[in-house]
Amino acid sequence: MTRLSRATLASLPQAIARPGHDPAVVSTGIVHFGPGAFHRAHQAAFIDRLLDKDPRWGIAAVSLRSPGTVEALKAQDGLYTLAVIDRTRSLRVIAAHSDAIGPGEGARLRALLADPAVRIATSTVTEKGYCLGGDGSLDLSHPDIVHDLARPAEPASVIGWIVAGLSDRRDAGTAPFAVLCCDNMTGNGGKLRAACVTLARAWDANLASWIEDKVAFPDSMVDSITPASDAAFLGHVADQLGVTDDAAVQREGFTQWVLQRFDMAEGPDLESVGVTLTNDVRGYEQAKLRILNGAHSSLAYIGLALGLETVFEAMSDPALEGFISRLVHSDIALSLKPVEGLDISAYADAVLDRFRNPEIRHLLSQIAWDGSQKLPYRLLDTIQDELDAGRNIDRLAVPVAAWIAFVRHKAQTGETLTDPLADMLIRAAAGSDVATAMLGLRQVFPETLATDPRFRHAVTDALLPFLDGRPETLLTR
Ligand code: CS2
Repeated sequence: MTRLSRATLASLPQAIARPGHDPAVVSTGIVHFGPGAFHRAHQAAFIDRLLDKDPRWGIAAVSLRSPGTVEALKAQDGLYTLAVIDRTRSLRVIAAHSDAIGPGEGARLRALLADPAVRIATSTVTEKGYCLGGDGSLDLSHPDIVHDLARPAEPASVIGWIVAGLSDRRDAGTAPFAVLCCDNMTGNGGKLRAACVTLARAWDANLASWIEDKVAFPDSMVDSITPASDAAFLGHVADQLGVTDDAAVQREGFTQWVLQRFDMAEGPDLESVGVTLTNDVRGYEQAKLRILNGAHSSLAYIGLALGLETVFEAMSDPALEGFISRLVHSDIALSLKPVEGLDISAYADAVLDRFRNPEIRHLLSQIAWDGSQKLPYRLLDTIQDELDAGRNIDRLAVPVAAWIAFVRHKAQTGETLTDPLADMLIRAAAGSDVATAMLGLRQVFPETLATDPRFRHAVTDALLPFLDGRPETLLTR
């Protein structure tokens, strides 16, 4: 079968929505690191609409490690299909990518980052892609950072590339690009700024000050449930299109991008395509991370222990659904400060309702990846706040125990654990006193929390039923 491309675009069936602009006239204004499914389903869909009005903001998709997506985009002239799978379904061809850069194309990337037409760098490299330690600051012992410190001219990490790009612009007298982190971390822009400044300082103190003074790193909240594209989905898209599309993505109908306002003369009019610009993104960010992602990770680890496979199945289990609902409304919601314009309880209900979307097959095993990176933002911050407020954390301890039991299970069965700290986690979970060993991992559990007897006791207590194979007894909490 032929591939989706500019040449085959005109022959697609009428029901497939096409780009509202001519992809041939788009120029690159954004360099994006990490063109995974989430980026293609979320940010690129907003930019695709923007390009209908303003062709300066085409995206150059950069993948530093895996060539797959970049090759697919190159073979398809940057085009791919976005399937919105909800109570109503739609297929739309996205033409937001004006360039694609894969591993081994460093010289081209360097040139692009120096180009004055590029005004924004964005990233979705997942939590682990930022090389941060357990305290959220740059981990100078991370192998990629060790590499970048020794060889600044050929960076390995996203942080290294951003700093190298900014350094070239400063040297050339070009205004810096703004850096937009689009990953699920509390204070994501601030964390990325601090990481870049730390690396820059090791290279050149003046560069570090220039970055601190001149570069915008707005915080953001990004949200849209995007299950991975599996073979069945790609086959379905090919059937609908009549051509193959190796870069097709699927997501739910809901999509949201809240961005801290930042100054940029003649910048993109993101508000006109549905991006919310606000002076206080923190509240939204925290509500989303704690409610949606916190509930997601809880469903994943508890659901897997119950033998369930998808978010929909987990939400269809009355005991688990009831537990998650209480966790969200009676624990997580209490930890949040009021957010102007956001009704937390209604927001929580809307999130839980999205999880009940029967059309989406969102695998719990996908959400369970990288727990060591996700747990701190999604659950541990909440638990610390609840302890500080003197409230009970018996329910909140259950998903933490479920994660420990999940790692323990992997250690015992030898199944692959997908996590950047996998080796360390497996070693800790294999021993006899698993709770102590796991809570001793400072990369995951901060000292204050891990040494709080209330937390240790609650997690140890919730772990027993998981290890004894009767996790359902915890769901009455
Ligand atoms: C999920 C997120 O895989 C995961 O860990 O919790 O990808 C989630 O679907 C998105 O953040 C929704 O916006």
